[in-house]
Amino acid sequence: MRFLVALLSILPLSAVAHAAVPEQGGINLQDAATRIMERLHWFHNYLVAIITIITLFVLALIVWVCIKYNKRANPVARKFSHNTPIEIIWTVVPVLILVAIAGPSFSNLFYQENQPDLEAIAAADEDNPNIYPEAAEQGWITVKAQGNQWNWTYSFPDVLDDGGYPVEFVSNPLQRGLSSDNLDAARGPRNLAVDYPLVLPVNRYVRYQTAASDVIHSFTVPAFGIKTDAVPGRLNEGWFLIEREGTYYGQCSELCGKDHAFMPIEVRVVDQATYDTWIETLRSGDFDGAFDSIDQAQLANNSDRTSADTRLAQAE
Ligand SMILES: [Cu+2]
Repeated sequence: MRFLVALLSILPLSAVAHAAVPEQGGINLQDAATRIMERLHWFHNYLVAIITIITLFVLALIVWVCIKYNKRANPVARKFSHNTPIEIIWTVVPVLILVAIAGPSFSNLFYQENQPDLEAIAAADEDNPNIYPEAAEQGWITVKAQGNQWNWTYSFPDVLDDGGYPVEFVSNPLQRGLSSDNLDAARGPRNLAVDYPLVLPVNRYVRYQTAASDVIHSFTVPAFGIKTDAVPGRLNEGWFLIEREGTYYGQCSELCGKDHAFMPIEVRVVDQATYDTWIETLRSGDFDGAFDSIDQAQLANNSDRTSADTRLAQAE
């Protein structure tokens, strides 16, 4: 079983070369950038192993019955209606399979849904891959993602500008529609790149809150293993810690209306110093300067992003 899980987890990974971008012909989940997503990867592969074993077992039974009990091989069928051992087996075994599925499923849900106690983690000295004591010492970064028709508003409730309001900006898609439309406007993947991306620091505990201003949306970034409904009048929460710098893409995942497909989420994960500079520049009100600094920092890191000339804000 373990071997099968290992085998299945190796096979699809070869198809995923880049992090967090949907791939043409890709068959596996997007590469994991958080511990939550790593756990979901493991669970996915584990389920595929269970499904494969059950499917092969049922196929073998069907083949066996076809060969051994067809009319020629077995002209006189036996007539009986009960077999107690078999009835016990086909009651108990499915229950055991469901327990084997529910166990890791519930533990993943618990890990995902419960914001960790950072004080306890900072004090912990155990060698647990699920916790990050150094990150816990620095506390939470809180970001709110509000879904609108058809874009996202990001705000940092803990970071106030000179007027005393939280730092806030709107993130619009750079391109809408078919591959033949607006080719020049697309700096990143089609229908995924945005003008003002959400910027977050690497290796920090991030708490996200999500709500909506109009209809139900869903804040989803596959590489982070998060998908949380953004509901008007209600604040839903979750958390993650991103372990790798880079650009990550997600989309609204609730069928929210006619431009549902065009409210992408772009997250740039940068080092702490770049993030600090960015948010300080945002606080001062210089939005273009802030996002230019991110572009330059990522260009220096061999990012595939080009200039910021095509930003909607600058075009307007
Ligand atoms: Cu939406």
